Amino acid sequence: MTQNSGAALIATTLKARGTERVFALCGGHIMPIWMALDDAGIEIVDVRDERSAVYMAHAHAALTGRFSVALVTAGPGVTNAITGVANAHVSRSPVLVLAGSPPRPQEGRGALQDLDHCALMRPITRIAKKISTASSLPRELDFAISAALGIGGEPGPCFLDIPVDVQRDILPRVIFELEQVAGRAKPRARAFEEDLDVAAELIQNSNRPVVISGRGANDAADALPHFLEISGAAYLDTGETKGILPESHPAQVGAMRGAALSGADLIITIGRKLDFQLAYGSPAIFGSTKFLRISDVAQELNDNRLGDMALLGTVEDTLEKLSKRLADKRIPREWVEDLRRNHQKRSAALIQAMETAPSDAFGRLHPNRLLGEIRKRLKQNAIVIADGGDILSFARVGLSSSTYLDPGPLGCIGMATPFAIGAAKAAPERQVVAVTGDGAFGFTGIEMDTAKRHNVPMMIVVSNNGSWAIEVRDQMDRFGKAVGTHLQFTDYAGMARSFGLKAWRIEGEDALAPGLDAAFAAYAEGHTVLVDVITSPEAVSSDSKTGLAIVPDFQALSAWDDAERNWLEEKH
Ligand SMILES: Cc1ncc(C[n+]2csc(CCOP(=O)(O)OP(=O)(O)O)c2C)c(N)n1
Repeated sequence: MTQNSGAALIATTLKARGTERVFALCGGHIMPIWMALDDAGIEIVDVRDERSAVYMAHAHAALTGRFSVALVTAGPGVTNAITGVANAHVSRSPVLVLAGSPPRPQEGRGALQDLDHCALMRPITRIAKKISTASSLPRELDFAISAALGIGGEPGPCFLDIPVDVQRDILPRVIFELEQVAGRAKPRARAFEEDLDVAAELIQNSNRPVVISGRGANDAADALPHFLEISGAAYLDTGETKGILPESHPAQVGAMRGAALSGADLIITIGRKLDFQLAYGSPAIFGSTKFLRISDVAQELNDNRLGDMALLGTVEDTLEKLSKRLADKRIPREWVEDLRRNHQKRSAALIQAMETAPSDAFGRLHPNRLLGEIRKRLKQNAIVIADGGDILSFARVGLSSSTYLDPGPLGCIGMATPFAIGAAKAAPERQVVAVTGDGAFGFTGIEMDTAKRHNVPMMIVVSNNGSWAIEVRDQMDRFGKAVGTHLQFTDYAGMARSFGLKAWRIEGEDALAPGLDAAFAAYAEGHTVLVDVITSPEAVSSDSKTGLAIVPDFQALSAWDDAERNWLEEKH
């Protein structure tokens, strides 16, 4: 029935571009595409909320390194998807979102689910376009895929709106004879030789260089360790790249983040924006520290603070060339070695503290105690997903893994379960463990149903402290009362069982190790598993201490905010 239709052309094109699965929620406005995808042998992972479809595609893209597709119906399907698209936009994730809309003859006449989708999507996508001619679909899809992957610009989500009658249009067979291209290869760009010379000189003249990696470093995981060794730089990861450099690398000094940032005389950003997590590169915080900025996209070179040198080019090639230039130069390393020693001391102390973190007066576990036990059971190539308030803050520091995903710079809590599904679909051979607050879990926990129906083994750990704890603390500290921030210590294990998952509720120290052992064993046997652990809402996380939750005026963290205020006062 769908042969030779616009919808079939979409399916044929996606298949030719390497798409194996699409995350989707059904509706009449996309039914031709839906059926055509199935006809073409593309798996449809049918979800329970459109936001989740986009989250899953986002995680799937992160694990495959390719673009991934979400399909949503018109009107509320598109509006539900918006949070996921906004998250992909801020994280620069190559997600292609396809939507349907009313037939062209009914457009603008009050049709069912008729909204200006593109107007809603435009500010949060690289391309938001309505397709009115079925024969143009391969070209439009290729253009959107290229833009999503960041060819010629910043990567990020793209949105195509395809009216349902366009999906039904019948086309000449010849249009289906597509060039077979598995995804689009990213064209390479090279930094200028003389700029590389200047950059190498900056590094050579520095006594305390620090490398900070971000999105754009993910493609350069092989070149990065060598560059760190040759440049003698200390290394700080960020959420965008956590795990790309093994903890054993001598440049890893994450536990000494503050000392590394304040002591640096040269900061080298690799594919990283100077956003709130890096104090916007403000002179109030970094003074006259020099900056060398490296990326394959301009947006990671020129935001907030221009570099003393900026190198626009393929990151791997740039790092290799810099390494060559520095190979026989004398590079001081004492500072980094000092940081590393202190980092190791602090990390060991943290692991020790996690093992013994005391429960509260009600016997509720300290989140670190829980994380300490999870840590012991993680495989080396585990994919860890963290979500929530306090628990995210504890997990970011307390869990290490070769792949780590979290709500990212949008701070978009509620992504854990769909991210776990997207990641597990992309990498079924790897262990996937999502640690989430009970509040965060509530947004998309229903996707346990999707995991069960699609037989996706993975593990969700709910840190159940009966509250939006990080917000409670803010309310109590600044306003002296908690309003609208308490939850119920709900039985999430019972909820999980009702969806067919294997689930355990763990209360108290004695139950922790046996409960986790049983849960990890069930997961290893191929089950989808949830562990609901009663934790203390009284444990204060570092995000709570540093002021992230209270949103200061000038900077994200209280100490930086104070520095910025003083600096502004001195200037005026
Ligand atoms: C979608 C969304 N809504 C609200 C917030 C604000 N917020 C940030 S952390 C947090 C509390 C999270 O609570 P929970 O997941 O239970 O973790 P806990 O702090 O209790 O460990 C809230 C409401 C947000 N970041 N994103």
